[in-house]
Amino acid sequence: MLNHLRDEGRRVLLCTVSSDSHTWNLVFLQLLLEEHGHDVTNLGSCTPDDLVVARCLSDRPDLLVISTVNGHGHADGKRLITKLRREPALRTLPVVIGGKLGIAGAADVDRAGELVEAGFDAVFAEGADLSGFNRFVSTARERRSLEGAAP
Ligand code: B12
Repeated sequence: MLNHLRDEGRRVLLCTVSSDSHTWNLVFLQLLLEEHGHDVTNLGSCTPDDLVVARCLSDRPDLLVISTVNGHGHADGKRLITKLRREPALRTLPVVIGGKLGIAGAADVDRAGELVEAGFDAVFAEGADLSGFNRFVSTARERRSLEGAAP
């Protein structure tokens, strides 16, 4: 049973955006992902853009999860995904962002479209259903190999 869970596990790189010093959101997500059998590398708070790009290139995770709550996530996230997608090796890496994306509470859900347009595969704004996130994570590798195979 344990071996089966390990086989299903994804290698997840977890970070926030460069301006965000909150940490409990990262701890929460690390525990959630590990409870579901995933192998998590948590880069901690105020993660510099260049470090995230470098670790994605060196670690080749199955998925990058970005958590942000300080209200700058939509702007910092857009800048970060633009840098990630500029790297040919990271064009199909599944990347998801979630948390409090701005300072408008529930209305921040409206920012999801522009973030997807900028290159995110999925956006989980405040109040989003965590089971949807768990499903997304467990299918991340298949998504990448399917996208990678596309012409
Ligand atoms: C504790 C706290 C702090 C602590 C952080 C200590 C630490 N080590 O983390 C301190 C005092 C340092 C702090 C600082 C600041 N904070 Co503060 N902080 C909080 C507080 C009270 C709790 C945050 C927390 O730990 N929650 C517990 C974790 C587990 O939950 P969470 O963060 O909400 O994350 C959940 C969801 O968002 C979601 N989620 C998060 N990320 C992701 C990602 C994905 C993919 C998914 C699916 C889900 C998901 O899952 C989590 C569990 O449900 C909140 C208010 C609140 N009640 O939420 C304000 C809050 C986050 N802080 C806020 C602000 C503005 C700041 C400061 C800018 C204040 C200032 N002017 O200096 C600074 C930040 C500076 C910076 N550079 O980032 C605002 C953000 C405004 C907004 N987004 O609307 C909040 C909301 C307070 C408020 N109501 O105004 N803060």
